[in-house]
Amino acid sequence: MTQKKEQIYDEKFLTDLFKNKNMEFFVEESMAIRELMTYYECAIMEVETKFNVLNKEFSLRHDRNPIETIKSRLKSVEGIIEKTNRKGIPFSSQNVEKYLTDIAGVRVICAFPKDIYAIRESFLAQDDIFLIEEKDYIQNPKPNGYRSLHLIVETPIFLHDSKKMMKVEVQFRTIAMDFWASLEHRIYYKKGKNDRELKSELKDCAEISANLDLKMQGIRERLDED
Ligand code: 0O2
Repeated sequence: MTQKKEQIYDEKFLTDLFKNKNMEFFVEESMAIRELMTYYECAIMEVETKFNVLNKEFSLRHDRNPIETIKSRLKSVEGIIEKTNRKGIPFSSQNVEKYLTDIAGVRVICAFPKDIYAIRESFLAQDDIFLIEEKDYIQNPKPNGYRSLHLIVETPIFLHDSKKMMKVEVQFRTIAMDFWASLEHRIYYKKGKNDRELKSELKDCAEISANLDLKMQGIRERLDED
């Protein structure tokens, strides 16, 4: 992380970033970015509310909550600059809105794998949620063992005089998937290491946690039958 920041504030990087730009550009862009970030924050609130409602309603019908936790995050401006730079996108509020899809992120942690797909279905059935992209790393885990269901959706936010469509990345995980991904993120992901033994051990842990998920789900289903 420190390494990333040094890279962002590198003098040459900043010179290139704002090459041929005047003071007016700085002022206008910083205001536009601040406005955009507020809209993403609103979109996060809208999506979080939808999941809270689904959770409440599901618990009425099934007597248990399928969602354990909802965690949300707004990508930092440093993170946005780093990503536009990495993807070779010229930095501007317009490009950020057009090309980056993960500025608003909502992570939904479910109890069991089947709950993920039940909640996904109800969420996508809502008439103000538009699916842009879906990556199912549960059915097709990443080679390192990463499991999660990713959706990029578009949803409206209602402003004082208009409606604005905003993109939100939703990641669904079980508690076990989140446990693995959170630790792997902290100790390995994007650290630039390529240690075969460590990679294989992390992958083993991912398999163990996937088996645990299925076993726990099986137990719950047997209890439901009883
Ligand atoms: P952070 O720090 O969590 O915000 P891109 O988004 O373009 O870089 P891609 O392939 O389009 O990459 O996105 P993908 O595969 O949908 O993954 C995006 C996010 O999923 C990541 O965000 C992570 O949060 C998570 N993720 C993906 N792969 C892994 C993995 O191997 N390990 C862990 N722990 N998390 C993963 P960021 O912005 O990369 O990181």
